[in-house]
Amino acid sequence: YIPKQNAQMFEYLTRLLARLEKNKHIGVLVVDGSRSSRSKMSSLLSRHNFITYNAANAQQSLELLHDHPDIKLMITDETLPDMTGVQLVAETRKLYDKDQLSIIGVSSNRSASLLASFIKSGANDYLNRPYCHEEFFCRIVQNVEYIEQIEAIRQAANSDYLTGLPNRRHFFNQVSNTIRRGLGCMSLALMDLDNFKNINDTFGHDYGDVVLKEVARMIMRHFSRFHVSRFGGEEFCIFLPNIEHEHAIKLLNDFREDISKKVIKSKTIRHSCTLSIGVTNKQNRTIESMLSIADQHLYAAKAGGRNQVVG
Ligand code: GH3
Ligand code: MG
Ligand code: MG
Ligand code: MG
Repeated sequence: YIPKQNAQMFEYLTRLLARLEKNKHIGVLVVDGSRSSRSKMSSLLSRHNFITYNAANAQQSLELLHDHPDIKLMITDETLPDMTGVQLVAETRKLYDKDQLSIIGVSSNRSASLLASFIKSGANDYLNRPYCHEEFFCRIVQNVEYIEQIEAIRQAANSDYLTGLPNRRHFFNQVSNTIRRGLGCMSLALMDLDNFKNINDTFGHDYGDVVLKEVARMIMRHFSRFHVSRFGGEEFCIFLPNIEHEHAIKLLNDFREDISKKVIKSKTIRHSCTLSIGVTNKQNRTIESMLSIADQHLYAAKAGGRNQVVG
């Protein structure tokens, strides 16, 4: 039996420990012309496990941001040797959106208009000097969590819930960008599990899910260099840029063979499955037209007896 207060304390400490663990991977950049202010803030941040970076001026801070993508939060003083803090915020926002980097402006003169200028130029928050440690950390953690939440939402929006693979929309965005950059030879493969409805009907939907997850895991392993996605139901799509068509077909055929030999186990069931693949390598085309040709080839693979690659 744990009294309520202890239970609350336990929950609080658990959350705090989890936070401290996460902080080990988060960079915080302190921009301040004064060495003593910089080191004071940095040591406070280190105490909470953050990776700290220091810049004595705006130029240095932009360089550090460029070189260290782990920086999720920048704290800038109001006056810097080479520009004002507000100017630095505006310059930084031209390069990094609010969903990539949080910014806190620090002011010593409690000027209401300065605080407003910080926010207007793109800061997420501000801090008045002198500050107590508790307020300092509340603001730091709140702004770091904001970035983390956006990242979590982005991750959820881009991936398929069952398998964790990129979903169709994310795949379209990535592949359209790659095609627009106009790389040489590229292949697009559409794969579909064979007689998957039978697997569901015979062994149950839960086992069907196990099969889908295992196939996805093997896709990630075989095609980690390429763009992959769960396209829907029991269909997967793979885009292979910068590769000779014969080589792409060989990779896909090796994968098809691996899947057909794989015994997929659940607690009570051991079974295997096969898949059919349609592939195209037409150049100078849109993703939509490549998909439509791959789909025709997939149809031919099914009609030809399944468990085969048609390209
Ligand atoms: P074919 O060889 O022609 O592709 O036959 P098929 O049975 O695989 O094709 P069909 O399109 O008739 O059936 C696909 C099945 O995939 C039907 C659907 O219930 C199942 N399915 C789609 N999404 C999921 C899922 O997330 N989990 C499970 N377990 N089944 C799914
Ligand atoms: Mg299908
Ligand atoms: Mg079908
Ligand atoms: Mg199928």
